[in-house]
Order: sequence, then structure tokens, then C-alpha cells
Amino acid sequence: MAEEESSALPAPNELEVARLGEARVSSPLRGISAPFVDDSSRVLACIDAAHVEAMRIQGEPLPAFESAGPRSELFFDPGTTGVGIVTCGGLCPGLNDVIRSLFMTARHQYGVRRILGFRYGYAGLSAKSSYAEPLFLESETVGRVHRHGGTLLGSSRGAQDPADMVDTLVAWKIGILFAVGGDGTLRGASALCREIERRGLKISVIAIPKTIDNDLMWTQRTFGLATAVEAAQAPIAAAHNEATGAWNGVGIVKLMGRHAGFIAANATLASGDVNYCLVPEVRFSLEGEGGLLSVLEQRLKKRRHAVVVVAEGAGQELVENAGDTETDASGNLRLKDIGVFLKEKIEEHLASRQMDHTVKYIDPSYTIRSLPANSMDSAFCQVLGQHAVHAGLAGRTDMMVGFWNHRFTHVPLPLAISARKELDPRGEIWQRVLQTTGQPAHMMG
Ligand code: JJ5
Repeated sequence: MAEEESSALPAPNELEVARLGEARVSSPLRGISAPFVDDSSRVLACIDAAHVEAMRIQGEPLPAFESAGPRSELFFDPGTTGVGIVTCGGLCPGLNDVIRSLFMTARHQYGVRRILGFRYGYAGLSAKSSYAEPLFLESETVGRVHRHGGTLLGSSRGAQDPADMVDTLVAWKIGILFAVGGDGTLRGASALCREIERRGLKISVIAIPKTIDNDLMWTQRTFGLATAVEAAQAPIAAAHNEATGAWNGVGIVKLMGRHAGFIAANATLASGDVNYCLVPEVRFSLEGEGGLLSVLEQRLKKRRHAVVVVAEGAGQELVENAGDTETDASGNLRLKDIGVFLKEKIEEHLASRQMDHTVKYIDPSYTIRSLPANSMDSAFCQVLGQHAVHAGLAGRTDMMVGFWNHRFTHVPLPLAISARKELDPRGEIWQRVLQTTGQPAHMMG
């Protein structure tokens, strides 16, 4: 899968991972696990050799992430520590794989006895909420769950009062909370850490980042992306068949990507049938000679069909009533439907040119989000869960598990939530998309 490196590097102090205290408990993995990872092990944040060279010449320390992996000494005694798991926000393929991996690693590798699944996101962690009590997870409940989409625990959007959530963690005697969710969830997890610290408690909060859009900085890959790109192939093939089956046929597929076009771009590269890929990072206009409508009209006159893939966050400024600030419970801006809008505009334009046409619009978003993970994502989720458990038991906190330079890493939450990853329009992925589709680099009228 195509990847991109972000250019601005974090300062070394932004890469320091918080610890609850000294690790004095001997790991039960001794003798059964692969070699332990030393606390001093690091993964370079730079990927580009020239970058490394420039920093060396200037005598600057090379920014690097703490390596993930099992430690020989633990902060928590696995036999007496209670562990909690919570999944938040929208569905994403792989959620159940992460839950299962957290459970299996904690129970069967480390011997953790009490593993609780809090229900319906942070709502299930709030002492004030009337949501269901946590589930006591056992192998029978969790063993086959990765074969199913969705989340075993249920999910919800929105924040809860950190003080309420800490009360719940204390009441259920939780030592480590694993929070699986997006940027809002990770902000909540970090706020929880501040409240825990304020009370002088020793509770670890470890996040597993969830963004099907892959818009998270400092991690090359997020779970669900590979499944989404694979599952987008059927709707794109359907759009192609619909388009080629009609005179001036146009098939439009809207894919996920609120701020970043990674799914649309990679699905386009994988398909080979896409003629126009529209992403949030690259502006386009509808009207005028170089605009999408005119470019599409010219193609239809030559080829009589076209396939358009559009990311949900693309062209938002074109959609009427843009500028609205309505948000959902997670604080995400409610997007206008660019797919419906494009269908209407294309139909209007072709009618105005007296061109007979058929425009079909496919929105597979919820079908894709609720799928079970494909093998690549399942394997990735398995390892994310393992590293989260290693980190939590070793006493790390206020961090997420990342993947950088093809190694698993510890990323401090304040760094993870500070910026968004986007496609670089001058970068390799987008340049490959332009080559594959043959679309103009600038569709501006
Ligand atoms: O304000 C944001 C923001 C900041 C960073 N709104 C949406 C997405 C976003 N990011 C990217 C991001 C995505 C997923 C995760 Cl888990 C995280 Cl920590 C950040």
C-alpha cells in the first residue's frame, strides 16, 4: 500500500512516553516470548536518508519513537491487575480483531484474570450513564469474534466527564484501560490521564488508534484501510459496468475520507477503471473550460463512459450551504453529500448539452465500515493489540501504538492528536493516481 512521510519532525521531548513508575515485576513471558525489547530501543522518525544526514551535520539529536514490544520487567502484576477495553466512535473493520487480541494477549500470554469490556464507548465508562454494565470477557465470548464485523462491545460517539470515568475505573478496580477510537477518543484518553494523575492514581491508559481514513500522523498505516480499499473494488466495478452499459454512462462511487483521500487514491490505483479521482486535498471546480463538467463532457464524447471516485470530504466548498458548522456527537463537521451533488450537476450539465446520459451513484460507506477485517488488517490488528498489552503492563500511559519505519512504536497521545495526515498532492501516491486515471492535474475552470 502506498505510504507517505510527513516532513516536519517532532522535537525529541514530544516523543517521550509517560510512565507510571518503575517496572519491578518480572515478566511471565520470560522463556516463552521472543527476545524482550530494551527500554532504550528506538525507531527513527526520519525515513529520508538526506534528512538524517542534514541533522547529523548540524549535530542535532535524531528524533525517534520508543520501540513497542514486550519488556522483561513490568509495572503491573498481571495476576492481580484488572484490565478494561472500550471501543468508541464509528465502526471500522478490525475492531473485533483488536478486542480479541487485547484479550488473548492479556489472558493467555500474561495471565490477566479480570478483563472487562465497557459497553457503548465512553458512555459505558461514565458512572452517570445508564448504559449496560461491563462484560466480563472470556475466551468463549471473544474467541471467534474477529470473524464478524462491528464491535462486540458496542460503541458510541462523544465525550464524557473524565472525573466520572475515573470513578468507574476505580470502582471496577481497573489498572489498565485500552481505548480504541479516533482523534476524539484519544483526546478523551489523554484527558483521562490528566485526571488520573491529578488524583495520584496509578492507572494506565493505552490507545489503539482507529481511523479508516488513515489520516493519523506518525503512523504509516491504520487498521481498516486495507479492508476498505479491497471492499471498494466491487462498487467501483459496478460503477464501471453501469457506465459502460449505457450511452454517455457515468458511474460515481463515494468513498470514505473526510479530510484525507487515502482510501479513494488507493482504491483508484487498485482498480484501474477509475477516470476521475476527487480527494479533499486537491481542489477542483465544476464550471469553466478546465472544470470537471467540461473535462467529463469531452471524455464522454470520445469514450462514451466515465467512472468517478469521490472522497466524502472532496469539494465541500462547492456544495451549497457549505460554511455550515453543524457537528455530530464526536465534533466532526457534518459534511454535505458531494456524491448526490455531483450526480445532479453532471446530469444538469449533460442535459444542457443535449447529451443523452445515464448517471449512477453508489455510496458503499456503511457496508464497508461494518465488514470484518481482511487478512492484512486482521494480522495488523493482532499485533497492535499485543503491543498495547505489552505497553500497558510495562507501565506506559497516555500513549498509542503506532507503526513507523515498518516497526511498531509508542506514540505519546499529545503528539498523535496535534495534527492530521493528508495526501501530498506533489507526493508519490497522488502522482501515481494522476498517471493511472489520466485525469488533468488541475481541474479548475
Ligand atoms: O481535529 C481533528 C483531527 C486532528 C487530528 N479532526 C479529525 C481528525 C483529526 N486528526 C487525525 C486523527 C485521526 C485519528 C486519530 Cl486516532 C487521531 Cl489521534 C488523529
